[in-house]
Amino acid sequence: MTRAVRTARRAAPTAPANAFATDVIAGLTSKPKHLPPKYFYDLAGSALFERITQLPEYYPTRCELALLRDNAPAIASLFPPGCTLIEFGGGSSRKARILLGAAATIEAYVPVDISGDFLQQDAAQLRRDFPRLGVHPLVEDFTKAFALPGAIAALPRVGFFPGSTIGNFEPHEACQFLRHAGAMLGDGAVFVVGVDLVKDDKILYRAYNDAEGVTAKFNLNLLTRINRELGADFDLGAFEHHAFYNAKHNRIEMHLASTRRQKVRVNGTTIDFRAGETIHTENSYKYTIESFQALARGSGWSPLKTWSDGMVGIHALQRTGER
Ligand code: AVJ
Repeated sequence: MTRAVRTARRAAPTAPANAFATDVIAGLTSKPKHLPPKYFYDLAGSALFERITQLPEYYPTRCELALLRDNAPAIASLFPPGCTLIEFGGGSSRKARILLGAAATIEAYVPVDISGDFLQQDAAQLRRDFPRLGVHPLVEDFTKAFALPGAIAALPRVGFFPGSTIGNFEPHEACQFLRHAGAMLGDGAVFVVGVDLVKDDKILYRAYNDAEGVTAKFNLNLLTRINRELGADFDLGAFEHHAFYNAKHNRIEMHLASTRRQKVRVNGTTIDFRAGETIHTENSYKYTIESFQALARGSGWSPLKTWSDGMVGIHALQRTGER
């Protein structure tokens, strides 16, 4: 990539607005209706998600942070010397900082996120806190292919994908993602992936139906965003938050259910809703330690070590390569 192209990309605050419009219209005109969860995270959505991570019912963030802190030296001991840490969807570097503090051998950090808002601010603070670390934020959609900064081309790579965000993919998409990430991270790469575990239905249910209703706000904020950015006229009072565990597919599903028959205008298109019809806004797949290790093995990675507290798992994988 040329220097000019890199500079232009870095200056772009977010991914192209028309990708949002295209995806929203495609999702709302298909059957069943659905919207990609990656669009939850505008400024308001990111703030609501931050509140979710602090809810008593939402265990994943707390558990993963504790697991990272307790095992940071062991995790870091698997990293090749002089490596670059590449974080997928690292909206905030809170978790990466734990690894950066434990592994003096990390030379550079590349957070990749679709939203540039937090990324640049966070990078500035990181440069102050880790003055010898090369910090190269990339505003990219990590679900698609992207180019790495030229500055880190020669360094060995460690991928970091915490937060159980991999659960947003369908299992076959998670497999594709792991393959593509492997091709990008290269031979000998290590990949640290945080995965939410299959567990008691009631614990899962409560984590997505909190008493304060923050998760409901987070879900509904997607409609607010569509209203604002695409000039739509969703009536926020006529949709409600539904979240439940689908045991057959080992996933939490989130939907926005229309409380009545209604029409909504979105970017010049009329969308009809039946009473009770839903927009499927998120899947959050849960894995057992073994089922995730099997997925990794089938995607070009071999499990090196897994840490778990029974609630979430952190998997260190090594690239097997295509043979
Ligand atoms: C960021 C995708 C891991 O699935 O638990 C939290 C998002 N949605 N509450 C999750 C989310 C509703 C979260 N991930």
